Amino acid sequence: MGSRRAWLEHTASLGWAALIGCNQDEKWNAGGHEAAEDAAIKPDARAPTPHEAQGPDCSDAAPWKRLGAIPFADALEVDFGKLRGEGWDARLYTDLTRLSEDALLTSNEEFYIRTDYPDTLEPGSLWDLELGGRVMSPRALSYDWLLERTKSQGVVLLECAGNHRSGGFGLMSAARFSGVSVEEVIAEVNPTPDATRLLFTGYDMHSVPSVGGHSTPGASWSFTPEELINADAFIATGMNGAALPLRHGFPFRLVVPGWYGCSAIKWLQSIVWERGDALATSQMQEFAGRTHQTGTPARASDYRPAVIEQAAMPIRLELVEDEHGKFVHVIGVAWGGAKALSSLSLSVDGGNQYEAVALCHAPSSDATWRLWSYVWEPPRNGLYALRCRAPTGVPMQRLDAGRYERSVTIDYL
Ligand SMILES: Nc1nc2c(c(=O)[nH]1)N[C@H]1C(S)=C(S)[C@@H](COP(=O)(O)O)O[C@H]1N2
Ligand SMILES: [Mo]
Repeated sequence: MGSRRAWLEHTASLGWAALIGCNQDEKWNAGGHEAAEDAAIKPDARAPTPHEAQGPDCSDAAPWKRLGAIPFADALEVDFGKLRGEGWDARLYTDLTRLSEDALLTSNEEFYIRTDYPDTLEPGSLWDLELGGRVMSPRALSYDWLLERTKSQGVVLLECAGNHRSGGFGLMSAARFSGVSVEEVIAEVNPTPDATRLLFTGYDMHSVPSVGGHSTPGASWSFTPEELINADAFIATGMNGAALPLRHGFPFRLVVPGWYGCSAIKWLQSIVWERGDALATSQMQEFAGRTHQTGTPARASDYRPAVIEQAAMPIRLELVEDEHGKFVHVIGVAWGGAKALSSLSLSVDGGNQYEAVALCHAPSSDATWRLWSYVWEPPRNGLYALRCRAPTGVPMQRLDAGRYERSVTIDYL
């Protein structure tokens, strides 16, 4: 353990361990009392450089030799970054195994796709965003109106509520968006007193039907204004410094940070004020189960916010070696949740016993993912089931259900 310990002491002297609490991992602390010592280390008064702010095992400078990747036993062959299927069934999966502290943004080319640019639209079509319904006088906002008011909206992660194992969980990506806050946009009209909900509708006509009726036509979601304002929802016009790509909703889309992708209406056409007893849309019904509703409520007001609860999973396993032998470096990602994560634990036995992992550098916003790292010394060869858990009390239905559990066969011992 000598060199692993030495590395901890080195980074601790830079103030890193105390900054992000990496010393929770007992493998970095041969004796219990040393953990207490590490905890007492005060961060430097000066701000850490980005490099220093990374964990010992989050950076590339860790004191061990990489021998190679250990594949997940549950991973199917996924053609990451390639668009497959048509219309509503079009999918492009992001390769999460390539995430690193230096690469936490997904490029526009690799950002996941769920539903292609509608083939019934002339590519690049522009239209006005209609603001109407129960309002005193409706308005239409031009693309230029939105561009003039566009501001940076920070890094936001989107995850499809149907994100699945056979796609390497690659229906999830994070990009830097720009756009106009929903609060500013809806202030352009005055709702009538009986209007309490906002219905966002996007263009959704494809000439090719979804295979097996997998996706139903109609892309709209109904929210309360409070839900949108609390989530800092915005109308995106730009993504990673470029205009919103066609497939991601050009000319504009809704983005609701912290909510599942199904609410992030692409090719947005209208925002309509409606009454509190408005019915749920076909899109809300289609995604009721995947957004953890109770049954399929008929009224929009009976839907709980389609938020992403705390989630986490391993994304990459590396076989590494130092002078004491071989071991496994587990790199994972954590996302979702209403609050910044205080700690995270990993089980390698399907959820019986957990140990704390080291959370890497805190993300630029709560709306995106964060890496974590764990040094694992499997006692023997065999099949292991890796799953994560947040502290008790944090809502994490999908973690509780083992949705993001990954399995791996260890055979190097
Ligand atoms: N108009 C329209 N908007 C839509 C959809 C759609 O089919 N049509 N799919 C939704 C779903 S289910 C997801 S997960 C996100 C995917 O956004 P992306 O393809 O830009 O990643 O868009 C949402 N917005
Ligand atoms: Mo989705």
